[in-house]
Amino acid sequence: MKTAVITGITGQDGAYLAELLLEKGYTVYGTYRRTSSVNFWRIEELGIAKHPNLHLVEYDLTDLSAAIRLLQKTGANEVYNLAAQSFVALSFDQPITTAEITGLGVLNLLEAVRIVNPQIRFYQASTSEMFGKVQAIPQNEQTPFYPRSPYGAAKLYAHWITVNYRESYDIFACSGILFNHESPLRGLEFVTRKITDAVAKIKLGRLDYLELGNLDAKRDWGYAKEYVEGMWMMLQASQPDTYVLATGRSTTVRDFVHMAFRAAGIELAFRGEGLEETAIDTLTGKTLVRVNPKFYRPAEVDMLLGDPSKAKRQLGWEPKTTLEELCRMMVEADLRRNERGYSF
Ligand code: NDP
Ligand code: GDR
Repeated sequence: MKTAVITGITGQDGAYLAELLLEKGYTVYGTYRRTSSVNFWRIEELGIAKHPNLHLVEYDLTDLSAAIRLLQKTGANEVYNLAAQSFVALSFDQPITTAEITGLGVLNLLEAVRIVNPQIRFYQASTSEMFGKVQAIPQNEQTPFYPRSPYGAAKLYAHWITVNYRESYDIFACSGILFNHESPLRGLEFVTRKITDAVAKIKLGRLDYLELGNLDAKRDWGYAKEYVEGMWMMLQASQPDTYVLATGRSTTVRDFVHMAFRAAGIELAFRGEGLEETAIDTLTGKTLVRVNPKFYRPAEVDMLLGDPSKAKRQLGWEPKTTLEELCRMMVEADLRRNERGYSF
């Protein structure tokens, strides 16, 4: 059976991909960073933390020698590079760390593949953030890039160096340009989960209101569990390539807020504009959403809308879960967690 390395197993996608590959009979080496308190809550919630075929290994993307030893030690056939400093807002405050991890870290792994075993199949977690200030609607594999954050710029370097290693050294290196994908395992700093967790807390009377930034931003949001399947499909194809994974539907943050409160039985009405905009509970008149400029970014990606037709045509990949279903799933999970008294 095959052996895979997944970098970033403590993250949302790492956890779902590990679950998928274990189901398929893989031996999985999942990497995590040593920190004072490592958090394995996602693989614990999925019930795979103690799976006999899952091995957890310490690894930091910024260390080339560690990358070489990782591939030597595991004898991996497939490497999924999901680790990154992945929070766009933080990348404005920590641009150099972001460049080192999210950009150069990928080169370390690709060099390790070239040195240890060029037969390894490599997946790079690229992103719709590379489209940034969009040059065409919808965005596909041919759309020119225009990143709008240090994160987007670092990921663009990582994307091109992946393509370069494919073309220069004949390495089976795929770049998946994935649009936003969410789930109950999404980190609390990202807007969808921040919203669904706040909805649960408000519903249970533990929070007065939710503060957000730009409500006009539009994103193409899909379900993470379906997107990790697309990653696996890319590495099973006959040729390495670049693919967009997206739903083809774009929704504003404001509409996602509506949807999430509705999933908890609360109907909102928005009033005012810009920093003065608020949303009230139509039943009680209580203000439940406010805008705080602290959550605005120095440069924003206003709208993303992906065209996944190449992935459908060549891989047979298709999104199935609607945003309403996904949103409900997230709100219900956060209600359950908050009722139990904790949420990560
Ligand atoms: P998460 O932020 O949930 O997970 C990121 C992972 O990277 C964590 O396990 C984190 O470890 C790890 N990591 C961070 N820095 C390092 C480092 N220096 N060395 C080793 N590991 C590190 O991201 P997602 O699961 O949501 O996303 C997976 C990948 O896909 C990321 O590369 C992201 O940029 C990209 N992507 C995500 C999209 C999305 O919508 N989710 C869309 C497009 C691309 P720790 O727990 O220690 O912080
Ligand atoms: P994004 O996701 O930047 O698209 O990156 P995020 O959920 O952080 O932001 C989406 C949009 O919502 C707006 N927004 C807020 N965002 C956050 N986090 N918090 C707020 O309070 C808030 N209010 C409004 C943002 O301005 C933005 O427009 C994600 C990450 O997973 C990346 O790693 C990945 O590459 C891309 O998706 C595709």
